[in-house]
Amino acid sequence: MKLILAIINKEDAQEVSHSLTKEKYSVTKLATQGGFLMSGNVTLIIGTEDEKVDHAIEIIKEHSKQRKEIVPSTATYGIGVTTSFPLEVTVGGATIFVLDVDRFEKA
Ligand code: 2BA
Repeated sequence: MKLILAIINKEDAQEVSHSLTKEKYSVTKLATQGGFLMSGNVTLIIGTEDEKVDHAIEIIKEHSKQRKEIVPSTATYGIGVTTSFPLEVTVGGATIFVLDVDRFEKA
């Protein structure tokens, strides 16, 4: 058995988790926050059989879009001058980790 952790944009969360559930995957949604942008994203926890992992990843990829986000950034010039300028960052589609599960029980 494997555990999939998928970090996705919160705009895509509903569609991704709905599509996974429709295909009989069990999904838990966590509200999370990216350390770089400090904005909300969603982490999905999906426990599934080894042979179903690739299909789950296909579904996640299909419904996770790449987005451009603008973040404020600053530069200091060593002469006491600091300026602020917008920086464009590409976020997503999805960041996916697949972990081995040693033991799975429902009590
Ligand atoms: P954030 O940490 O808010 O990162 C948002 C986007 O900012 C990233 O998109 C990446 O394009 C950029 N970024 C992140 N850290 C950066 C840095 N130190 N310098 C320059 N640019 C940086 P994604 O790579 O698509 O990541 C989306 C979200 O997925 C991340 O949100 C974070 O919550 C998670 N994530 C990505 N890689 C991860 C990893 N290796 N471990 C844990 N979480 C990860």
